[in-house]
Amino acid sequence: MDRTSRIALPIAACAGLAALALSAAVQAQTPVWEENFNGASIDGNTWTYDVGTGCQIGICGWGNSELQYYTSRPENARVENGNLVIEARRENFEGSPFTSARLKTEGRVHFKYGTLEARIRTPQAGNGLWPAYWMLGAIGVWPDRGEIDIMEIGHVDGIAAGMANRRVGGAVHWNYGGGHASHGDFADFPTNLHDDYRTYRMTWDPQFIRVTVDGLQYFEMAISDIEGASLHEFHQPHFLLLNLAVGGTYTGITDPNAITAPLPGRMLVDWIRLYQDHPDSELQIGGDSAVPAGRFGVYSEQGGLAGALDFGSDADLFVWNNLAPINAAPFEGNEAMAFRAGAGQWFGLGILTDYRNMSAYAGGALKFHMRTTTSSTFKIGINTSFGDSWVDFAAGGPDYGLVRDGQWHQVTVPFSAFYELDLHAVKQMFMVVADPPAQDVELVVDNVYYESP
Ligand SMILES: [Ca+2]
Ligand SMILES: [Ca+2]
Repeated sequence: MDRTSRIALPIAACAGLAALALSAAVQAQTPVWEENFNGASIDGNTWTYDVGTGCQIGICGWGNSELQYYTSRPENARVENGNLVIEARRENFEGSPFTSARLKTEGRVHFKYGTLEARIRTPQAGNGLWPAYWMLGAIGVWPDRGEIDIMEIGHVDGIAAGMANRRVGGAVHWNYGGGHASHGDFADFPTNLHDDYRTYRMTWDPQFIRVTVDGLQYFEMAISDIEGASLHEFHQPHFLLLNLAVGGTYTGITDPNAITAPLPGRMLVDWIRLYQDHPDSELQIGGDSAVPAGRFGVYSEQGGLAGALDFGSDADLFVWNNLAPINAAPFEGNEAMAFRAGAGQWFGLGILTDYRNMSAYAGGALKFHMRTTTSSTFKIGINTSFGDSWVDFAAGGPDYGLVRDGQWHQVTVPFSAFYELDLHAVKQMFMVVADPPAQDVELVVDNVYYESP
């Protein structure tokens, strides 16, 4: 799903056309991992989002000319009646004609080998919706990381064959001699896939990856014949993805007006269960450990912190533009960020660290002390895996406690005031940026910390 080219290499060991599978042995085991979507909301310890159009990471349309903007809003992704609901909508949003969502377990749930079952009700796909349930390798860069497309519906060939709502495909992508290789198969289900929930079962062991829907096998790939480094991709941990794309090369539709599938379209996921019995199986849950709740010092010398950045070791303060240091007394301790920005040029700074899991701070706030007299507009930001998110400080707007009188004031910005913040993966913990001010600006900032609820 990551790129447009789909090179079908002849794989001698492939079974070829899909065939009815022999009934699989009944699984009497206990799942080693399961997600039942029984909570009130999507569990951030298991799921995170890909947000936007992909342009922010250099693959506009997510590499497939997809038409939607992915958000983490409940309009597009939520838990309802024990199901994960991913909803594609026709609405103009940030320059895109549709919205939808793409969830993944990256950094949270990774596994190698096992039987993965999921009960999913896909939306009516034809024409133009592209529900997908798939995996990406947790190690390396695509295609060398590997990709396993467990279920995809809505392919252009299925549309051409009048099978848009019955054809389901599986595929794998890997690195072959420095290029991208793939192998895909499909089957036509006896009835419309969207008429009911279907159970998708992937069995993945050191020899084969196979996928069935309600017992009908539609994909098989032999992965045991590793020549050189090829196919190593399928012997490494992967993470899960679920998304509902609108248009794109898979569907052959890139004109918003040609999307005729009923909208909003919803993909419902009742549960996902992983069973493992192979001795070489792996399961990694939790990813990076979360920073404990309390107060986390971003740029603070106060006592009693749950943790703090260590400048010079695991954090750096970067002046991006037009900020000259000035002498100013700190609010606390020995140091403060004190700068003058000259008129007529944009200014900015950021505090960069390794990704921190600040999920325990959800519902809390960014706090800092600031001293300034400027009437200019500036922005305070945080960068997470979703990208930059900014809160405006404009004269006459919300001040979050800031008074521009040259005295110290504590500023409290609830994390909820930031748009699209992934507190599970924070990269720039504090940023300041502004358009060119009309006059010189002096800013002194100190005692920056995150506070949990
Ligand atoms: Ca459920
Ligand atoms: Ca200080």
